[in-house]
Amino acid sequence: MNTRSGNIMGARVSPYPAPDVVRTEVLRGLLGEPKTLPPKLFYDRAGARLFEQICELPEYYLTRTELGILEERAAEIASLCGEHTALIEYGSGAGVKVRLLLDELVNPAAYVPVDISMEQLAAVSAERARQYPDLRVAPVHADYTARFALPPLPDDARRVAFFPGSTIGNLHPAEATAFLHRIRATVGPRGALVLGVDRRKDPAILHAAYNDASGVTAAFNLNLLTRLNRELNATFDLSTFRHFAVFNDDDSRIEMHLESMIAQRVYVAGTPVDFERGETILTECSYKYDLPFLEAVTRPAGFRIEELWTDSRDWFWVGFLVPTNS
Ligand code: AVI
Repeated sequence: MNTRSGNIMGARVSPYPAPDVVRTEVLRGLLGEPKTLPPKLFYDRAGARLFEQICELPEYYLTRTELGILEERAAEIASLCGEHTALIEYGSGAGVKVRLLLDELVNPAAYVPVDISMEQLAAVSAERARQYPDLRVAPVHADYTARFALPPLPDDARRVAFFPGSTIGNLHPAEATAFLHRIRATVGPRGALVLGVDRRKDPAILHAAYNDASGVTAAFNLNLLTRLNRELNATFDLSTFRHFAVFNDDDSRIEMHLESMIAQRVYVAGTPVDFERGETILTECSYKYDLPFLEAVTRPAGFRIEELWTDSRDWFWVGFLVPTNS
């Protein structure tokens, strides 16, 4: 197991990857120009809890908005899926989103939660089996970002992938296309994808969502350094770093940074890392999509957009995508 992730109560959790893999990846990022850290490291237990709090923040509209769309459109989505669908959830959270779909699907063939956290997978599977006694629950323990084998499913079942939460936004466009391409291979030519996507919007709204007034996102970002101090023997003094998030208009993405407020040397796993005053570590990108951008990422992956549902403010999309040749 290395860079694997799962979900706890709707938040992604990455059980700790092998220390040497983390050390190599972290040092490569911190010794690079510009300095970066992999966002998957956010989700230790404290980080997962902070992310749950982020989802409840008044400024963080994403979770609520997507939920609203799913509540409104679940019946329509289920009807596009058709009868006898095998619903494959990428990163099976304990959240309510998938339940909205499962409640509406007619005679579903199976529910296939895919997750790297065995503990989480077992809990979610048991809960779904209890909630839907007639549903076949076929969990897959795997890193959903890599290739994985599906359990045997009825030949006539349509495979529909479900990837909510705008998590696609945390992948760079080429990575997102490669990931969607793997989903396309998994669902096959008759399959489909239900995808949650955050839309481009007034940067002030984005700025507020990622620089919340109560400082939860700052704590979430700084927790990365706490994790490195604990797990890689790093010497970050958190009081000398500050969080900020900024919209990069050219790349259509929110960037989260940790800025060193002083010139300093920090040791990470015994390796010196020098910071100039004002130098930052880029810790996460969260891409915000408009239609041409979404098409540019999904079309080369072999998907066409059949339907896009949005909210009353046009802030978020839930998309229904089908293989190009279907
Ligand atoms: C998980 N992901 C979709 C979140 C986002 O909005 O990009 C992660 C996050 N980062 C800061 N706030 C939330």
